[in-house]
Amino acid sequence: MPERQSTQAEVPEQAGVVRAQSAARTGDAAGTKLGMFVGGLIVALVVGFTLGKVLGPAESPTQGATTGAPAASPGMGGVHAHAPQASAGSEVGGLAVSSGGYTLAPAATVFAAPGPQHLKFVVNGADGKAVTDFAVVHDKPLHLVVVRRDMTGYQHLHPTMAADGTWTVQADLATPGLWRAYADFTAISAGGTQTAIALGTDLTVAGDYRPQPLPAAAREVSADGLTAGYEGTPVIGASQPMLFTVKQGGATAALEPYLGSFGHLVVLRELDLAYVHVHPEPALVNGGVKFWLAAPSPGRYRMFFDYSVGGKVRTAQYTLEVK
Ligand SMILES: [Cu+2]
Repeated sequence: MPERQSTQAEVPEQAGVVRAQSAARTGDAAGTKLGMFVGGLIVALVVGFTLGKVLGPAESPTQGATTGAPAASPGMGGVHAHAPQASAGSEVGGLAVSSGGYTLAPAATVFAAPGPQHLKFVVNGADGKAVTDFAVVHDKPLHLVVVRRDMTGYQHLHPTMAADGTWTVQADLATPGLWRAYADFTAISAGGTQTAIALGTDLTVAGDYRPQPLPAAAREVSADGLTAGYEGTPVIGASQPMLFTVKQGGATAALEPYLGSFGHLVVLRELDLAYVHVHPEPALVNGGVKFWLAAPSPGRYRMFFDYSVGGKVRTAQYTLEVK
């Protein structure tokens, strides 16, 4: 696993709104399909399923199962809102330990002391048996995001699965307090139905919890001579482009492919830590990576942008205020 480094956003907010370059978007047919997909998600939300859109085989048997074309996979892990036409999409996930017929079952959630922990869990299907068939999305069958409830200590991990469906990964629960773990995956049922979902559980680390306040909103984060910034302003209930660019010495740094795309963005809502997992467009846009993001509500969010420059993966973190 590449070396990782997190940075805190402390730079005051700057102006700058990027316009939707809808003409440059790929695939109108895909956009229509995505619209149906997002519509389905909203219906699912109304009836109480936070996420858990079930992709029937008739929609596309390959959705979410491709390794080489990440942004063409609306079924991939979590929430997606790539197209402005799919404007009503503002779903969240990660709030429930069980949803869409799948249940996250951690082996342990209480830890006696801070430090590295061996996390172990299974994902059970509706039949109560551990799921062993997962679609590879962004090069991995399952993505595990771990963060303390005050949004510090962010980690984006990739557990490995044993034949019986048991996932294990080393996580650094470095400080006492309540942590949140999100399993972001696309499960494949025996009939071939794919379900993209993010399930979440709390983890407790005993000790003296010293919660950190959320840093002020910012559009740029600098570390190691690199400045990662974004343009775009999220709108409630409507997908907006968010273009992330990394600068080095005033020039645009070359973003390298990392897990099947040029960057990954995880967005968590303050207060309930709802998980808004967006994914990028496959091609670079003016040297940056463009995500589509629909804000589910007003409030503050923390955005975690994973990117690779010079062979090293870093995470830029930003506080975002949505009005
Ligand atoms: Cu991942």
